[in-house]
Amino acid sequence: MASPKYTAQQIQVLEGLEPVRKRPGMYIGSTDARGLHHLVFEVVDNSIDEAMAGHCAAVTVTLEDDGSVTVADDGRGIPVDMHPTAKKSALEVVLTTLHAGGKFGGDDSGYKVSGGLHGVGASVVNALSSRMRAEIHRDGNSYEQEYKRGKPVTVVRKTGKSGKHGTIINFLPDPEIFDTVIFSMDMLMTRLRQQAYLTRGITISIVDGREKRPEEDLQYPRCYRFHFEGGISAYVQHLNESKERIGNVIWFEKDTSDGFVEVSMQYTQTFQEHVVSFANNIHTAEGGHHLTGFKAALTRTINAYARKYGILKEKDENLTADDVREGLTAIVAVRLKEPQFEGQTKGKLGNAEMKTAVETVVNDKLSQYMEENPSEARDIVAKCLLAARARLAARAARDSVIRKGALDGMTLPGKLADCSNRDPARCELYLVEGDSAGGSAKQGRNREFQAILPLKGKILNVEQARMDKMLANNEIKALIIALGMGIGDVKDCTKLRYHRVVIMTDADVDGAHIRTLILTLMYRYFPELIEKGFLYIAQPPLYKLQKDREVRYAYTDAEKAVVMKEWGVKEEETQVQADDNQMEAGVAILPADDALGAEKQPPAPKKRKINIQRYKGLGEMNPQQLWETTMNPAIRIMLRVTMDDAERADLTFTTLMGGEVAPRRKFIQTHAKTVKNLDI
Ligand code: 0RA
Repeated sequence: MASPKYTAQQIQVLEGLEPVRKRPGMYIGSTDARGLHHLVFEVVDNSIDEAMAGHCAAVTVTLEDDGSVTVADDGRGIPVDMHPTAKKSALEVVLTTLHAGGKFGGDDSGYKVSGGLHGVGASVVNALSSRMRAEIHRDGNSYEQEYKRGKPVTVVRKTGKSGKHGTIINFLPDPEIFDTVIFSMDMLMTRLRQQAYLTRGITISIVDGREKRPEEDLQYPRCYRFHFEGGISAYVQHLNESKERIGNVIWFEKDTSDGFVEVSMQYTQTFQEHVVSFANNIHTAEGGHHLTGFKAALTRTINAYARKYGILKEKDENLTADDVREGLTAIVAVRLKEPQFEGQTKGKLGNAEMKTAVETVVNDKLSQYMEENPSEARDIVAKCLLAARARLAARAARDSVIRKGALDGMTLPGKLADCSNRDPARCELYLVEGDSAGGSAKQGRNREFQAILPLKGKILNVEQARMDKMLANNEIKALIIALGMGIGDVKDCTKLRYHRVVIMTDADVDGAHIRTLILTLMYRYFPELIEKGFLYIAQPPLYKLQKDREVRYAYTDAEKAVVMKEWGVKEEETQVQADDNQMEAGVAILPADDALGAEKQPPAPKKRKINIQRYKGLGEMNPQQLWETTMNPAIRIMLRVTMDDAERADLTFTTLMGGEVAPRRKFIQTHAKTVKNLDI
């Protein structure tokens, strides 16, 4: 590809970085873990820009042992020559000036992608890092410059000769800015894998070089490499891995005058749709015109095909947009010159011309595909017809349930111990595993604002059930009625009766299963609950520690270790065995009169009274303990469930709950070793 020569002049100069440190949230969304990881994505996005312009093949992200991150690419390298107006090197301009970048210049070959959420660049990362170092390989030389909190502390120095080309950025996130500066492999991988899918052919590697890794990262190998020759087709294949598929992955792309359109799609025998859209590699979570165009074309094309071949008779109604998306997995990716991101979270593509662009391409290419692959086409139409029939059946079933007044919350389920307060913002609903723990929770709770709904055994697996079957299940019906907002197209979120819904299950395998089932149900049917941050997972303590009369609870092994240390017990002396949840910590205390006769037996070490109990189930706690450790808002710990990893959750849910057995076995085999608190 012919590359236009970049020079320093093409890099625009805008403003300094002070505002970034003053209001970081404006530039990276937040200063929590999400914002922290956003720093990495900002830098990686720049490298991906280079790749899309055809100049970069590989990006490596390394989590260094000192807490910093290195992003290295083999692109052209940020220019280092003198910027004519700014009177400093282009590198310094790029890294110390808001919105500076080279891609607005004369290079028409690539669309500007970098910026992620807020369209900012590496300079923002610099501003929010206590230190940063840029190393450039370019024009036969290597260069470097260092910065502190966004300000250069050295000039751009030539460090030697180099036969390579590329950019290496190392930065240490500023603890003054971020609530946490600990990276999670999990969060990095999800997003970087996605970027690799969207940039066909690029290689993105992640290396975890930290000596001490966070506990939840221990399950991951230290090195990952994402490279997908298949691009978004491989993405759809990955998403459908554990689902029963209908036909092949359909893929097409077209460069139009309004922008570049690429689609990959495949139907499955599931009931959920999974259509994900992107504009310039940025996930458009709220959709937009490109998605609207896709949906319109899909409905039109499938109906037209079904009519043309007499699968839909004259008297039949058209398939609805919902019918043709049931069980569909699709990626809709567009690239355009001036993307407009709108909506609350800037996740909606506002360029109206993209509706027609996508619609035209999909109408053309999809109908062509169906004509050329008639047997696949018929299977797809059959699936859509099934969805239409199920929709009518489900509606009839639901209508009858509603007619009986069973869902409107007027008649609350008998098992629900409701709270007295009626202000949803204050009220909490605990979903408790089993009747016995439910009993303790009912006695231990604050009945003013805490409601308890005990759920018996395994609730229905909603992944495999349709709405009509679900509504026939008493446990699920009780839960839906307790929530008060209905379900499906009669759902009214303003009627939600509790703004905290807390899943409280045992810390064993059964508990994890029930938790997954409830999460599946929520994810599928009440995603707004998760989006609004109303869904939580209770964290009962893992251990009760007792020394004489003093009782302490530990929620993690680390906490237990701290208490043990405080009490002067060595860690090795308290190793918990999986089949032994009670133990005594032995601290040998030799009797004062040591000088006893040699013929005597050595004295048995006197044990100090330290008792460690590992809780296996909520049932082992009495109501008072349950309140003190898990339900009292003043001291309890709860995990908020986020949509962040919805995609991963979806994969886990379908793997664990879906119809296909082989992937489930594989999942359990590969994760069995990492299941915590395995109750054998
Ligand atoms: C400005 C201009 C050019 C490249 C880049 C910036 C650039 C930035 C980053 C950030 C990370 N990796 C990067 N790679 C390149 C064009 C340079 C030219 O024309 O030679």
